[in-house]
Amino acid sequence: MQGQSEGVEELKKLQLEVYSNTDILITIPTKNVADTVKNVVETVDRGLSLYFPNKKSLIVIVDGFSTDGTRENVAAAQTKTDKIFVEQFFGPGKGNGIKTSFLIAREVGASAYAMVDGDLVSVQPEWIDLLINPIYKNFDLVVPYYHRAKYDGVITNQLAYPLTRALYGVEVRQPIGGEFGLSRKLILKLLTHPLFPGTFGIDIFITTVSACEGMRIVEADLGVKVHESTKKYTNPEETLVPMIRQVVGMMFELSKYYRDKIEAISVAESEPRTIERISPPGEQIKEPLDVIADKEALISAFKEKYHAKATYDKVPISDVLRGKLDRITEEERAAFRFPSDLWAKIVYDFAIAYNTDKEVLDTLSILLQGRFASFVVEAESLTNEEAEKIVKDQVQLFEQYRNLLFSKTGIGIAFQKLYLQKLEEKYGKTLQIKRVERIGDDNMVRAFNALFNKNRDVDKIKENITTG
Ligand SMILES: Nc1nc2c(ncn2[C@@H]2O[C@H](COP(=O)(O)OP(=O)(O)OP(=O)(O)O)[C@@H](O)[C@H]2O)c(=O)[nH]1
Ligand SMILES: [Mg+2]
Repeated sequence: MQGQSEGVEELKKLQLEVYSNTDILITIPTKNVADTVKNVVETVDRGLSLYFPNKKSLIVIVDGFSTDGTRENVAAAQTKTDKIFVEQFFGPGKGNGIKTSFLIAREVGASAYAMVDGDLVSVQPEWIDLLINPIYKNFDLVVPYYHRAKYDGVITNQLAYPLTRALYGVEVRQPIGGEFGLSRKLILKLLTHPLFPGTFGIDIFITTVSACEGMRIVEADLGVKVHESTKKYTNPEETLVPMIRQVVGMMFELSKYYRDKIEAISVAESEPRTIERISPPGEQIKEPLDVIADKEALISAFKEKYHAKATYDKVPISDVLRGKLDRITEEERAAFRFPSDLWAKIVYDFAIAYNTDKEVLDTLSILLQGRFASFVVEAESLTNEEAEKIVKDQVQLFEQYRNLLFSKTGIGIAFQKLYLQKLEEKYGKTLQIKRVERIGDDNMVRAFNALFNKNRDVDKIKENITTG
């Protein structure tokens, strides 16, 4: 079975026998974090000593092939708790690092597990208490809640949060927050899951699988998150875009895998499953540092990329939505708006299109940047709290349109595209996408059935296509 035999040889080499019967395992995923990692390791150690002095603990630094002295700085960290530095198994990617640490946790028998990023600057000893304590109270997943600046969390606010709530009916404000606490039960479940990602898709994978597999989830208020990776935001093509692809690709894969669960949840009729949020007893910093967003630059970059990328033919979004997008990108800058309403519909179209062509993620990542540019315009004169209302309203639209994921008759736009291809093969390249899109769902089903089932009424199909 998947996960049972994976990594066996690599685990053997680590000689983990001395760590057997570990209670708590804390993982720090690292990739070129020499500047921050020593403090993270030492803070985790302080947390373990302060809050769990009687438990047997282990700190595991899983490294994604750092080249900058991360290893040396881990070695220089002074800890009471045992620590090991492990070069991750299975190749690069945060997900592969986390999988390596799950295998170690399983091997040493850990009953409570937490992960905290190696690039953190604001990590506090209390975080270890907040992430681990609920696991001993029978929760399976602790998700972080951070007080964030309005322009922070591009993928979270525009996609991960609204889609998680609309599809799975759970109110997890930051489903891809990076820090998590996990029970052994959840780790075992994840390790045998066929979709375990090697990439940055790991965070949304953990949250979604927990929501769908009946795991008990709690949010922990960790205050503010300051981490080094935000410094890389200046070059979105190198950092943000690959991450969007990985996270969104994972979300779409999961939405296919858990389709039955999604269909079984009626979000419109019920309130979302709220999640309890725990806070530390003492003082905590709740005012995040501002994240600067350059409105003009974002709008220009979006418009330029939208027009430069000639791949829209591959993305079978409807003419109506395409027309709206064209108009948006032609508007004067001052009037620029990419409304939530349009964005929510587009996301569902892309989720369907993804099933036939994964390359649509490239285009969606451009559109996400457009939606973010618009959010910056909308939230420009608002406080962080006021901007939150835009995010919450957008969630409602994602809920409202969730049925687009399975159009009435079960035939989505991607399916129409496939259908069109088949027809074109049959009749030569004479058909226009526009024409097929004008056929209503019922005609589509009839025509499709006629073509592909035994009973082939081809003239009827032709008629439908050219007159529809
Ligand atoms: N083990 C391992 N860790 C990684 C890898 N890639 C990134 N990391 C670490 O995973 C953590 C999260 O990665 P970041 O690059 O900070 O990304 P992020 O903070 O989730 O995302 P942003 O908010 O967009 O910056 C950091 O501690 C990285 O050092 C990898 O391939 N392997
Ligand atoms: Mg980071």
